[in-house]
Amino acid sequence: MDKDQGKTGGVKGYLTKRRLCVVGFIMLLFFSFGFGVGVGFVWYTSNDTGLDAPIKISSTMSNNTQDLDDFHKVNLLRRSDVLTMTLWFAPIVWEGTYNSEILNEQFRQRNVTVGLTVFAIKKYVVFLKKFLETAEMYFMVGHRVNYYIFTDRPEEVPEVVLKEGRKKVVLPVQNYPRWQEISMRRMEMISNFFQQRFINEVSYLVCVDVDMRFNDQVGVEILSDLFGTLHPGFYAAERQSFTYEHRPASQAYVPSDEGDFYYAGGFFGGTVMEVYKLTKKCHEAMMVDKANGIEAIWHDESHLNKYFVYHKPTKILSPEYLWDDDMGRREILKKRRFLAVRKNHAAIRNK
Ligand code: 4GW
Ligand code: MN
Repeated sequence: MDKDQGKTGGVKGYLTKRRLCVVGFIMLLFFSFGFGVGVGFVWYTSNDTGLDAPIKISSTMSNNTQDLDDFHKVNLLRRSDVLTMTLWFAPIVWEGTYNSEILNEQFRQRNVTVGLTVFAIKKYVVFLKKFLETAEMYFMVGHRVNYYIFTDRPEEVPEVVLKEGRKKVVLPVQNYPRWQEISMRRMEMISNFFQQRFINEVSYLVCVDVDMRFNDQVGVEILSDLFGTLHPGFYAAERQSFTYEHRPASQAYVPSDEGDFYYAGGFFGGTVMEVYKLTKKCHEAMMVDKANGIEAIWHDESHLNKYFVYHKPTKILSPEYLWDDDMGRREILKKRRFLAVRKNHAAIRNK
C-alpha cells in the first residue's frame, strides 16, 4: 500500500471535531510562539554599542536549539549586537555564544574524529607549512583530527610534527591548467573520496582554503550537520549586494528575491554524509554549466551559495572563522580565528 495514503487515512479517522478544536488551539499557540521568537531575532548590523550591550531581544527561546547548552542560550541573548540565530533557528557562532568546556566534554565522550580537507595544487603547496603548524595549535585541540591534503606535489608536502591522535593523509590528485577549475574541482575530489575514505574514517568534514593560517581556537563549536561561514566581505551587507550568480542560464542562479547570507567558499562542512551530498550536487551543477558553456561568476563559491539557499545550514559560522583584514572591520570581532594569508598573486598563481 502507498505509504502516504495510509498516513492520510489514519489522520482522517483520528480527527473528530472535538480533537480538531484541541489541535487547532495547540497550533495557534505554537504559531504565536514561533512568531515571537522570529521577531526576537532581527538582523542587527551597524550597532556599535560594543559587545556587552544590554539585552534587547525577546526572552523567549526556541526549543530548536538542539546542540546548545544553557550557558549558550543565555549568551545568545547577551550577544544582541550581532545576529546569533537565523530565522530558521540555526545558531550563528560568535565568541561568547557557546561554552567550549561543555561542548568539548560532549564531543570527547563521542570520541569524534574530524577531517580537515585542504587543497595544495601547484605553487599553493607553499601555504601548507604555516597552515598545518597553526592548525596543530588551534584546530580541534584535544580531539582526533585527520588532515586530508589533496595535492599534485606529494613530495613537497612539509613534515610537520603532529600531536597524538592527529594524522596527515596525502591524497595525490591531478591539477588543472585553469585556476578557476582548480578551485571548482575541489567539490568533485571531495565527493570522490567519500566511499574510499571519509565514510570509514571521520564523523565530520571541514573543508577550507589553504592560503590561510589559524590564529585562535577553532573547535567543536563549529560542528553540526551542515555548516557554512559568513563571507568577511558581506556579513553586514544587504541581499542586493550579495554576489550570487544572477544569470538564469547557470545552475548556480539565485533569483534576486532569494538568499539569506553570502557564504564564503573557503570554509564549510558538516557530517560526512551532508558534505558528500553538497559536494556531489555542486560538482554536478558545475558539469551542467560546463556542457552549456557557462561558468558561475565566483566558481565553486557561487554553487555553494546556491546550495545553501535550498539546503539551509544547521549552523552558521561568523566571519571570525574566515577573516581577511583587507575586507572587514576587525573591531567588530572578539577573535580572528582563521586568517587569510596575503599572497603575492603574480608569484604564486598559475605556476
Ligand atoms: C590564480 O592564478 C589562482 S591559482 C587562483 C587559485 C589558485 C589555486 C588555488 C592554485 O593554484 N592551487 C590551489 O591549490 N588552489 C586551491 O584553491 C587552494 O586550496 C586555495 O586556497 C583554493 C582557492 O583559491 P584561492 O585561495 O586563491 O581563492 P581566494 O583568492 O578566493 O581565496
Ligand atoms: Mn583563499
